[in-house]
Amino acid sequence: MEEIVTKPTTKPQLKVERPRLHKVILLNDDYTPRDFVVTVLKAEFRMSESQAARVMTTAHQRGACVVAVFTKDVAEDKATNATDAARKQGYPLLFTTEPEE
Ligand code: TYC
Repeated sequence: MEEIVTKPTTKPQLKVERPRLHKVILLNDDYTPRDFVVTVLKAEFRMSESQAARVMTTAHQRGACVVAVFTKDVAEDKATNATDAARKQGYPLLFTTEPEE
């Protein structure tokens, strides 16, 4: 008797997960001048004057503001560079990162 071999009609697909994006978060403090925060946002995150002013004002009023989302490495680099720029001027300004849900 002949054996009937049926091939699967679809190939098993490897599930590739999209890498999670990470938020860069600007934290408020009482010492860094507003203008300096705006300057750093423009330089490091390529924001316009009005975008940067809006993000700075939100952090100032609410304590923190999401600046942008990037892959993990880029988010961490940008947060470190922006924080270092403030340290060089003696300001306590802080940028942190956290994964998006
Ligand atoms: N709170 C600061 C001030 O009154 C300005 C400031 C805004 C600092 C946003 C940090 O993330 C910040 N000079």
